[in-house]
Amino acid sequence: MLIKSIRASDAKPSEITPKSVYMDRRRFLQTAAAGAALASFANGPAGAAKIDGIKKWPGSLTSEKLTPLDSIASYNNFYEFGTDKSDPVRNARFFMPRPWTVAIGGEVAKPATVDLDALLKPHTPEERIYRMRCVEAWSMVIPWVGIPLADVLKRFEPTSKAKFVAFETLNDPKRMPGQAVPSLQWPYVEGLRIDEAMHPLTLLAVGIYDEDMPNQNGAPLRLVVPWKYGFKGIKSIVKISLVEKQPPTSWNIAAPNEYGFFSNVNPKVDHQRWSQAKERRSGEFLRRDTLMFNGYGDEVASMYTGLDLKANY
Ligand SMILES: Nc1nc2c(c(=O)[nH]1)N[C@H]1C(S)=C(S)[C@@H](COP(=O)(O)O)O[C@H]1N2
Ligand SMILES: [Mo]
Repeated sequence: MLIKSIRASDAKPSEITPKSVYMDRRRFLQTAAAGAALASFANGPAGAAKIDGIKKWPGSLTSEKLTPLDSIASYNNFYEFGTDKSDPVRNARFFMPRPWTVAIGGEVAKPATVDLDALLKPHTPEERIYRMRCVEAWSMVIPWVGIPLADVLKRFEPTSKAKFVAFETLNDPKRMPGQAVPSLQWPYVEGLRIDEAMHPLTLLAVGIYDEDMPNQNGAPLRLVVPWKYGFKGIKSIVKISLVEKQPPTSWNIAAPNEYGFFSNVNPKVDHQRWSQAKERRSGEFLRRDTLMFNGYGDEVASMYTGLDLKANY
């Protein structure tokens, strides 16, 4: 996601997985080994812990080639750590995603603020391979490790007034240096309609491959909604509120005529400044056609029958 300036790097295929910002994994591991303290600080792909007991999700794609972790974790959008796609991997390196609590409230019978481990513990993490499409023309195939958002929300017992779910990212400029400047309104906020939030494809993700979420990808907890454009995937979540009215979303606040609430991947509805018909898969040169709902139409299209997807972009 970007607003007014389109950088040259956004267009060049050679920049899609910029080699210059790849982490030198081996060298970093050696550095970490030299100081145990550093190893515990580092939660990037180099220092990430393995996640235990992952269940493979039977619905995962098998035929599509997975995007390598280094690519997933070195070309990011995370304005809390800088506005350039090469910024987060550097600027989030020393972010500490523990201890971490998440406040769940609003229209629920049992609101609570819970430690991340308590939030996750009753659930078995699942590995799910999802195609991801950002609003800019790049796409990846990512094996997320996560928990269905619905399973988590149900424990807090949403009331009949819960029509939407609002999410909030940590707001702490001391830990997130990009928040020192108003590149967006802080904290970053996102929202889903309740049926979208409860859809079995919607994940609260805690890892990639079998490792803890890299900081730059939204440690320790982020949203993954595979039929929507990338910006719906709010990172480093500290608050989840069930609400009656459609909540504000960061990119809609920043540029309302470019980014709507729904943000469904739709090759027929162009972004104001570029076509959405094609995408470049990370690691490939030729662009491919973008699929309606990112290829998840069989599962999700029925939620939007009767909705004008051009007006509700
Ligand atoms: N808190 C927060 N979440 C965010 C963003 C952000 O700037 N801040 N950027 C969004 C955008 S525009 C995209 S495309 C995805 C990118 O996720 P990735 O870096 O894991 O590919 O994160 C989304 N979530
Ligand atoms: Mo984005």
